[in-house]
Amino acid sequence: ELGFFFPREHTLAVIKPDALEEHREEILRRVREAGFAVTRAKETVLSREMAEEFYREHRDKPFFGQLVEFMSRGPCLLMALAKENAVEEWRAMMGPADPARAKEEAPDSLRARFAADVLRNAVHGSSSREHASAKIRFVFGDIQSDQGPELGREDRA
Ligand code: RTP
Ligand code: MG
Repeated sequence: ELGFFFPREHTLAVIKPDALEEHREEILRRVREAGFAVTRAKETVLSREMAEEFYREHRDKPFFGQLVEFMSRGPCLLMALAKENAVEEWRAMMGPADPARAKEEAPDSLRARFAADVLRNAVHGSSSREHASAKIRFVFGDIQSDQGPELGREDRA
C-alpha cells in the first residue's frame, strides 16, 4: 500500500443530515470514485454543543443558530478522507456553498446535485490543512491531517 511510503493529506468531510438521509449511497459512491480513502468514519447525531463547537468560527454570523439547529437535527456522517491534495480536491468536489452558484460554476459538484439551499447544502469540507487537522482531532481524537506512517498502516487494515 503506497500510503505507507507516501502518507497522504487528509481532510475532514461531513455528509449533513438531509443529504445523509436521502443521498448517502450516491455521495459515498462519488467519494470512492474520486479516489478518496475513507480512513475514519463516524455516524452520529451531533449535540447542539458539538455543532456549536464544530462551527465556532461562524458563531457571530446571522445564520449560526439555524446552522446549529440543522446540523444537530439528525445523523451526520463524519469522515477523514485521504488523498493527495485532499483538502482542495474535496472542496472542489463539493462546489460553492450556495447551490445556485454551484449549478452555474460547478454543475458536476455535490452541492449542485444534492444541496437544497445555502444552509442545507449536503456536505462540509475543511478549508485548509490546519482546519482539517483541528477538526479531525476534534471528531476522532487522535489523528492529524498531516500524519506519519501510522495512518498508512491503518489504511491497509
Ligand atoms: P465556503 O466557505 O466555500 O462558502 O463553503 P462553506 O461550506 O465553508 O460555507 P460557509 O459560508 O463557510 O458557511 C458554513 C455553513 O453555514 C451554512 N450557511 N448558511 N443561511 C445562510 O445564508 C448560510 N450561509 C452559510 C451552510 O451550511 C454552510 O456550509
Ligand atoms: Mg467556510
